[in-house]
Amino acid sequence: MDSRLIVALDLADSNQVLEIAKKISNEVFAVKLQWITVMDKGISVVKELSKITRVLCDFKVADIPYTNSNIASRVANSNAWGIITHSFLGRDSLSAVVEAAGNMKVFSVVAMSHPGYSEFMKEHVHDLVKVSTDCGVYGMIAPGNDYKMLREIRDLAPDVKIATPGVGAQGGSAVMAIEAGADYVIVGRGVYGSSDPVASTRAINQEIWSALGMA
Ligand code: NUP
Repeated sequence: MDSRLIVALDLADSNQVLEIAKKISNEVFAVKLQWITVMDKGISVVKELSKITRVLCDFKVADIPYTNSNIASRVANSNAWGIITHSFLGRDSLSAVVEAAGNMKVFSVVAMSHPGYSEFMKEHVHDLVKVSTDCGVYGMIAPGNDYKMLREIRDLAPDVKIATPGVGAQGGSAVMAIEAGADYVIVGRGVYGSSDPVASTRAINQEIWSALGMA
């Protein structure tokens, strides 16, 4: 059965990230990387990891089109499977990422899982979904701890893949996120912070498969 789990390996030590990735690569859909890991020894970690599993670079690109394009093409050249970008910078900045990405998948952030997202972003979610759809993104990032919003995004954008963080450590449930329309569940601390990342990964897979009626 195919995994719907994307594991966020939010660790500063790139060797540790590679080590855990090797252990869990057969159990996951992809591994998500952050700047913190790339800051260790550079973008080569994306190339190394891409030999083991799909790599989704969570770089939350948020700049002018020229800069966004430079970042996205560098990431694409490093064999990443996907990149996460912001969408609130507008169509030109988002399109620049989509164009530079080539075959790499682009996920745009349309809603977030932390409390501060309600301050400014939440009231614009529908617009962010529209901009993202218009720019032809492959997927969207939406919160797995706000099922109502997740459902709204699913309804507004039925054809995109939704990857959802905010489960486990941030209070959401993987099962409820899947039931609300998520395609992939993103888990960080619940895997790399556990004493047995392989067992934790398998347990989350089982939970998701049960929700899908596949277990
Ligand atoms: O809205 C978002 N919330 C979020 O937690 C968008 C994200 N990209 N993330 C990321 O998902 C966050 O940066 C971290 O890498 C992961 C969640 O990790 P954890 O809370 O499961 O440890």
